[in-house]
Amino acid sequence: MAPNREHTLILIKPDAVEQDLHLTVLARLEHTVEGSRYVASRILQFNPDLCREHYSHLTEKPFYKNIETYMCSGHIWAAVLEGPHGMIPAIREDIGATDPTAAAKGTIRNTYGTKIDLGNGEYFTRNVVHASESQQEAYEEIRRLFLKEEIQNSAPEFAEKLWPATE
Ligand code: IDP
Ligand code: MG
Repeated sequence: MAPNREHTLILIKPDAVEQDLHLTVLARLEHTVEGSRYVASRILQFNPDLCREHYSHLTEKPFYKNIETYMCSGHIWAAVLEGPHGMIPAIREDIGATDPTAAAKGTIRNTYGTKIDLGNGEYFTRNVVHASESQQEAYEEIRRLFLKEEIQNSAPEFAEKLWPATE
């Protein structure tokens, strides 16, 4: 693997798959940073256990149940994007802030996302897409959702890094 290559997990969330936006969003993110390419992708479905693992930092929040309902409501496209150093923050900038109405104009979440105010200062959002916040988070997420066999043909050294062969 060339030095300094970064990897991130992209999830096209159920609202975007339902609206047939998955190819549009995946194609856009492949071009956010020159020199990026997908090394794996597949459709999957979250269940409550998987959702709790993926969003373990949010399970104590009052709005967690809403996230679970949303993320388990339909198909998700999962993709592993490989790119040059700096790709992870650049992708995060292109998707925009968590709250689509707070996300910068022209970002993916601001363009396609929705927000429902719950009245008490809290909100519910369908915000189209997930992208890992750090390299470490990406490694954990990719290991949870993909098998080594799904990645090793297109990115053998990366697959070996995530799932080292045991003697
Ligand atoms: P991120 O998706 O921008 O990385 P996280 O804080 O990791 O944001 O939250 C994961 C997901 O949980 C968000 O994309 C959104 O769907 C949901 N979420 C996070 N914070 C809130 C909130 O304050 N209200 C409603 N939903 C939230
Ligand atoms: Mg996050």
